[in-house]
Parts: sequence; C-alpha cells; structure tokens
Amino acid sequence: MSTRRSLNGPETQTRRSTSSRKAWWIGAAVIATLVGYSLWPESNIVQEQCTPLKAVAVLSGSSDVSGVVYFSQGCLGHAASETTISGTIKGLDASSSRGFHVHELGDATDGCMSSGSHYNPLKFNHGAPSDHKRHVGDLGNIKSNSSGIAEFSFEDRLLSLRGPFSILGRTVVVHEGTDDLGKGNYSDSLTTGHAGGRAACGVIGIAA
Ligand SMILES: *[C@@H]1O[C@H](CO)[C@@H](O)[C@H](O)[C@H]1NC(C)=O
Ligand SMILES: *[C@@H]1O[C@H](CO)[C@@H](O)[C@H](O)[C@H]1NC(C)=O
Ligand SMILES: [Cu+2]
Ligand SMILES: [Zn+2]
Repeated sequence: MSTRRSLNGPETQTRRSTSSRKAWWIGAAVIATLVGYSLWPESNIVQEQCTPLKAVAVLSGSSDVSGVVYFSQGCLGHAASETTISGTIKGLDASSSRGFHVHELGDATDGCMSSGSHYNPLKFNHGAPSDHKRHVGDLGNIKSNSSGIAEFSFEDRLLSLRGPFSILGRTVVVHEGTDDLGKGNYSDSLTTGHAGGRAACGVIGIAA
C-alpha cells in the first residue's frame, strides 16, 4: 500500500499542475477576449443600435372601424427582442375574428387600397403568425367582443421596428373578413388569407 501511494504521489502532482496550468491559460484567454471585446469600437456601436423603440398607428377608413395600435420593441443584450403589439379597435362586427396585417407601403393616397400587399420581404406564402414561413406582416386575426370592440396585446418574433425588415413607415390594416391563415381553399388563401376588403388602416410612425 505504502509503495503504491509513493508511486501514485508524484503522478497525481504532475496531473494537478498540468490541469492548473491549463486553467490558467483558459482564464487568461477569457480575460484577453473580454478586454479585447470592450476595446473593440464596434461592440459599443452595436449596443447603441438597440435602443428600445415605440411606434403607433391611428386606424381609420371608409367603414365605421377605427382604433389605435401600439408597437414596442426592447433589447436582449445587443439584439432586438420580440415586438409587442397592443391596441383597441372599435366598430367591428360583434364577436368576430378579423384579419390583421402589416402591409408593405405607407402610402395612403387612395385610403387603405394604396398600402400594397402584405409586407413580405422573405417572399414566402401567406401564413399564420406561428408559422415559420409566412409574410413578416402576417399577424393573424384580432377578436372583437359582443360590443364590436377588440382589445389586444401579443408578441411577435418576426415583426421588427429596426433593421432591414423594419415595419416603420408601413401600414397596419384590419380587414372586413376573417384571415384563414393560408389554410383555406380559396384562390387567395396563400396571398391574403381570403380576409376580404380593408375596413381600416393606419401608417406606422415613430412614437415617444
Ligand atoms: C368589450 O371590450 C371593451 C374594451 O375592453 C369593454 O369596454 C366592453 O365592456 C366590452 N363589452 C362587453 C359586452 O364585454
Ligand atoms: C378545393 O377547391 C378545389 C377547386 O375549387 C376543389 O376541387 C376541391 O374539392 C376543394 N377542396 C376542399 C377540401 O374543399
Ligand atoms: Cu391585410
Ligand atoms: Zn400575409
């Protein structure tokens, strides 16, 4: 036993010093990376780019439908977080689901008709908000109560107020019909969700 111990002794010691030398190098590498990253000027610029943003759209149209929709997007570290969409829309048909999208253009020269199609920078088919392949502007349906008022607040992971796919300056539209989320059997299910006419809309602008 004692011979074994004396044989194992120096071996264990060598292993220990090897692992502590390894730990020292890993520690030094981590510190060097952190120092280098904080000195790298672009890391501060990226952080500044993710300022929390808020936007608002006032909806009106040729129908009795009107309302206000708010958008807000915070930050998760250096990256943008999900966008919260909330608001109240009144004058809707009682107890109904109504198509709700962001359309490509912020052009109201012909009311809601000049706002273009669903905002679709990735060139996918129309879908549900939960689909991986969908139009960026596909927000599904909002639901009205028996007074014809829809009050809602939900998050979306694709909609963004910054970056190349920002929805600022585009239009939010509420439709006269229900969005079938691309699952209907109509010729326009995969482009508009067969949601019908445009009841009200508003251009999305920067809010305080
Ligand atoms: C419908 O919703 C609005 C807004 O939340 C609320 O003020 C109203 O009382 C609701 N109507 C009914 C019948 O629940
Ligand atoms: C879908 O529409 C096509 C063409 O109008 C029709 O032939 C088919 O039966 C429909 N399918 C369903 C499930 O309604
Ligand atoms: Cu639409
Ligand atoms: Zn769509």
